[in-house]
Parts: sequence; C-alpha cells; structure tokens
Amino acid sequence: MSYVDEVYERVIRENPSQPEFHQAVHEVLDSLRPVIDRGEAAYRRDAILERITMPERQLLFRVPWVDDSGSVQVNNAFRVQFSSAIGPYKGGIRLHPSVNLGIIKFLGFEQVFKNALTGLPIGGGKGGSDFDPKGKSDREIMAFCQSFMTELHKYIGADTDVPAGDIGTGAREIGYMYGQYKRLTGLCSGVLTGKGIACGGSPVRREATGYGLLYLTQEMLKANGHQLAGKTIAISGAGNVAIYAAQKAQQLGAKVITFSDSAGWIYDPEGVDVALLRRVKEERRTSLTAYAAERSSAVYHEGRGVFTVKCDIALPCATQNELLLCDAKALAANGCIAVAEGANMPVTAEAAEYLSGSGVLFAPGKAANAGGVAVSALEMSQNAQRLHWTFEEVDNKLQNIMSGIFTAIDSAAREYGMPGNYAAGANIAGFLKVAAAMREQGVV
Ligand code: NDP
Ligand code: 2IT
Repeated sequence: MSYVDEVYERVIRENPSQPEFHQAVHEVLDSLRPVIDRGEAAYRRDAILERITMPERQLLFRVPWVDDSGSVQVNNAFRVQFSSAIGPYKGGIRLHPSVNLGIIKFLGFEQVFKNALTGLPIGGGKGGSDFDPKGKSDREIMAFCQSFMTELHKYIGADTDVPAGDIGTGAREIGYMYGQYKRLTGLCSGVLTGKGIACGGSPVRREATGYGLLYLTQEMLKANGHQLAGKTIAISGAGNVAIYAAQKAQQLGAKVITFSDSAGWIYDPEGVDVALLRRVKEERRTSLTAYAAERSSAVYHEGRGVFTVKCDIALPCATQNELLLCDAKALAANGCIAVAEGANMPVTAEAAEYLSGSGVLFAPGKAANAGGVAVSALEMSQNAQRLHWTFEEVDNKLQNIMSGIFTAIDSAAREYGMPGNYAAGANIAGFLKVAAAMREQGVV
C-alpha cells in the first residue's frame, strides 16, 4: 500500500465519526501523491504525513453560563491547536449548534495549509462551540463569551495561539472575549484578531475575506483569458464573507444576483443592494424576508436554490458541503465559468470533481478565502508594533497577498503536471512549506 493510502487509513481508524475531517484529509492527501512520489522513503522515515494530519493538541471544555431566565446553560467547546510549524496557531472560533470535534478538526487542518499560502508566519488552529447565538440577547452573548474565555485564556496568547471570528463570531463576540482576556491576564496584546477598530482591530479585517475572494477570483479569471467586469455572480450566505464579497464584486463591475441564509434565499436580478443587506443582517440580525420587503426587485424563496440561477460565477460563502452535485450540474449546464470557495469546503467532493470535469475553473477555499486570515496576521503585526495602518495600506497588502497566493498555486499545479488544477496547487504549495518547516525543527 502506498504511504498516502496507509496514512489515510490510519486517519479514518483513529478519528471515527468525523466525516468532514476525513473528507478534508482525503482531498489533501490525494493531491499530494505526485509530491510524495518524488521522495516517499524520506517522507515516510520522517512521518511527515502522520504528523501533519494529527493535531499537536486538542482541548475540550465545558462552558457554563446563565440565560435571561436565570437558568444555567452548558455548552461543549473546543480548541484544536493543529500545527505551529510556521508560527503561532491561528484560526477562527465557530459558534453554531452543528459544531463538534470533527468539524473543528477539519477546519483546523484546512487552516494549516491556508495560512502557509498567505506567506505570513502563522500556524493553524480552530475553535468553537455548539452554542447557538441565534435569538440570544446581547447579555446572553456576553455571558457565554466571558465564560468561554475564562477557560480558553489559559491556552492562548499573542505568541502562542491567536483566535479570530468565523460563523457566529464577529466583532461583537471578539470584543467580549477580548475584554474578558484582558481582565483575566492584564495583557493588552494581540491575542485575538477581528477586534473593533477602537480596541486595536485592523482596517479591512471586516471586509478581508470577501474582498480577498474577489481579488483571487479576478487573478484566476485573468490568467484564463476572462475578466470580472460585466459578469453575473451567484453568492450563497448572507454573513461576513458573503456581504463583503458582494460589495467588492459590484465595485469591480460585476452584478451579484443572489444570496442566502439557513432559512431561504434571495433572487435580485437588479443586483444586490449591499447597504440594505448590511442593515438587515449586520444591524438588525433578522430574516432575509426583511430584505425582500424593502426591495421591489427582490424575490424571497424558502429553502435552498441559489445555484440553480443562471450565472457566470458562483461564490459559495455560507458553510461546508453546501454546493452539491446537483448544483454543480446546474451551474455547468447554465454556462458558469468559475466557482471560488468563500466558505471552507463548501463544495462537496463529487461536485468539485464534476466541475473540473466540465471545464469550470475552481478556486479552493484554502486559497480563495485566505484574505481573512491574512489580514488577521496584519492585525497581529500592527498590535505587536503598537501601530495602526490606513485602510488603503492594508487593502494594498491584501491585494498583493492574494495575487501572490494565485501565483503560488498556479505554479505548483504546473510544476506537478496539473496546470489549472488550483485545488491540487494549493494543497501542494501549502504542504511543501509546512513540511520544510517541520523538517528544519526536527522530531517535535
Ligand atoms: P457568518 O456567521 O457571518 O455568516 C454565515 C452565513 O452562512 C449566514 O448567512 C448563515 O445563515 C449561513 N449559514 C451558516 N451555517 C449554515 C448552514 N448550516 N446552512 C445554511 N446556511 C448556513 O459567517 P462567515 O461569513 O464569517 O463565514 C462563512 C464561511 O466562510 C464559513 O465557512 C467560514 O468558515 C468561512 N470563512 C470565514 C472567514 C472570516 O473571516 N469570517 C475567513 C475564511 C473563511 P444564518 O444567518 O441563517 O445562520
Ligand atoms: O477560516 C478562516 O480562515 C477564518 N475564519 C479566519 C481566521 C483568522 O484567524 O482570521
């Protein structure tokens, strides 16, 4: 049996009931075959694949908090410190009822390669809880965040592990967590990113994932003889990534005609009104029906359906495994030329295979959504230097980083005989960097 297959079997055996983690590992290991073939004996001797698929540390803890009726609630929480090979563990905190250890491990694993691609010195980690922020009062959110940090603060630090936002965790939650960290430790350090501007956050962090997604998509289109301006785009999700992806797409001359949340989706053929979407989702935190009620060109549909709409480009920006084989078939049949992942692993393995078989350009999340964590790393730099850069400075750095990521994944795909296979290129380029750092540091 090949080294790759042996390690994959071990991952399945040792991590039962974690299908998303298996999926993420399979996708990476499978595309590393040509790399491993060039030096299997040495990779095997150094146990590089065993180590890169096994988190350095996994923390599980309970989070008790008091709800508005005075009852005690308890949630499960996780922090997976996956790899510190190239820097402090870095990755978001997801607050969603679907969160479990396997989900956090898949996200932490992806983060290791993504962070390597940014070219910045950050390792990979992820955390979260099955706490559901939906429908909670501001006081309940604060109570949860403070209790969560009361335990987590023992294991994180500006030079060890730096969490940030993800699904259900935005500037409000990061603010409460940061306040509690400071109170417990007395340290005003860059221990969390995605902070509000007033307490040490970076300009562009809020916009970074969505903006970066469009910068990367633009590079990919350009390299393949297309341009973004004039294109019609279907976006899924209506959160942080989706909103700023829509904003940047429209700034660059494209038209965004859909977005969605967990209850339904909007078709707006006139082009999304981003200011209205922000009021509905960021300020009022309410249903998308409120968007349709205030915009005559918009139609609200219950359930899922974003990818059945005819578009040139699809940007899935909600959650894992949301773009299914049937969606891939509909997109290809409708003449879609490119899919870029704003979310982490939103395209199922079967859908990704179908898209590449149909000649649809595909940018994997590790590369396409790396703008968020890249600007997080820039926030860490500003915090460490006690400086504050301007919006333009950070935005320029973000554009350069995304263009560097495209060059890296494009070259790696070519070098290993798979030109245009950006998923393989991202896995290979990220892996080579992390593996080299692991070797330099010996058996740790
Ligand atoms: P938000 O919580 O801001 O928004 C998430 C959006 O996706 C909401 O519209 C939500 O709908 C929808 N959604 C979430 N879970 C589900 C589900 N199970 N089924 C259907 N819809 C769902 O999160 P973000 O925008 O920050 O994150 C979106 C994706 O991007 C995630 O995969 C995340 O890991 C990834 N990502 C985020 C980065 C960041 O900087 N924030 C960076 C890189 C990647 P509803 O409001 O109804 O819950
Ligand atoms: O998936 C991701 O890259 C994030 N949620 C952002 C992580 C970060 O540390 O900014």
